[in-house]
Amino acid sequence: MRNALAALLFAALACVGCGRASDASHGEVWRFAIEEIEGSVQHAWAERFAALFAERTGGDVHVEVYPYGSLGTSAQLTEQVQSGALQLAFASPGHLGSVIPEVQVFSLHFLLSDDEARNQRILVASAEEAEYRRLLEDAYREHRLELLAIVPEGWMVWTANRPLRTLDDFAGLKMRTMVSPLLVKAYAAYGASPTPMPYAEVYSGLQLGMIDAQVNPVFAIEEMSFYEVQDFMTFARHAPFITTVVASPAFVAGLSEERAAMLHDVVRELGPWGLATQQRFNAERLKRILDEGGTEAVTLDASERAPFRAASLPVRDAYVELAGPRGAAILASLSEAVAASADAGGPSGEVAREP
Ligand code: 6CS
Repeated sequence: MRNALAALLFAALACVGCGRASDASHGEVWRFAIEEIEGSVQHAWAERFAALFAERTGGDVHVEVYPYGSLGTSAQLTEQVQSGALQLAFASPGHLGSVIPEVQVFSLHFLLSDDEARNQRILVASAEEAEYRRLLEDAYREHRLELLAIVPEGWMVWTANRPLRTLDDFAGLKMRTMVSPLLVKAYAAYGASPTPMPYAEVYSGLQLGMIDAQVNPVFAIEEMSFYEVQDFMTFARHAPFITTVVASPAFVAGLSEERAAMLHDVVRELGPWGLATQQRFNAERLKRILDEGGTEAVTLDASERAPFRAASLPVRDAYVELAGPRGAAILASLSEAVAASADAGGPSGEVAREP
């Protein structure tokens, strides 16, 4: 993995145009860039998307998946979709929030439920009818992006060389965050020294002591080898890692009615599949990390989570300042969806098996 990390240093940034777009033997080629390496949740999602399109178009659509490192940082992938050089990409709010302030609603802590299946219903299964989703789609469009899907990838987990049970444990902690401004405020609210940096620099940042801690879902902690240089993983269920799939508006506008409907159907089907897949990946990788030894898992209980929740609440005002009136409406709508999901009771979320 360390070799793979070295390869992530964007040696091939200029690769757009060197794919198979012009290779007629593959029919139509859609370029889909992901922000994670091969074997990740985003990789599985994109490969499944590619397989479904290949199957349903009889091979006429070939989705070419570009893992992280081949085309650039998250910010560069977004620019390539905006310019139409890429048809599709993952764009995580933790980075995209620098471009679209409103999407930072997904970087707020303790806003969603601590029940993953309920969050799935709020963010994925019932999202199509939700006001917050429509407002986000408008915001994306104003930045030359089509929002195709919201994809949760599992709980964010804090890693450090000490357990992070209390706000005191965060005092002065150099916590790496993704680059959007709200994340800096989120960790400053806990007393940490937030240090934004791109994904590819996190391992060396930890190794060299430029940062003390970082936060990511378990599958990423494993595949990026962060656990090798961190002694503790603290599970606070403060927020899931949420990403989005974006498309070039010109690409979407150019789809036939049939292909547009297929795109909609495929994305819908990938909702429950995505939940089952990320849960399996995160469970398997947690076991792998713990079996290897050297890294301890700590889970905060309700009384330990409470002071973090209280410290996080003023960050919602900071979000509204950054994201303006539409941000306020998004926050209100998402909060309503969370409350309604509690009232709904019953079986939580739409959960499906992987095929
Ligand atoms: O921490 C990050 O920057 C990245 N983490 C994940 C799990 N996916 C993409 C993102 O860029």
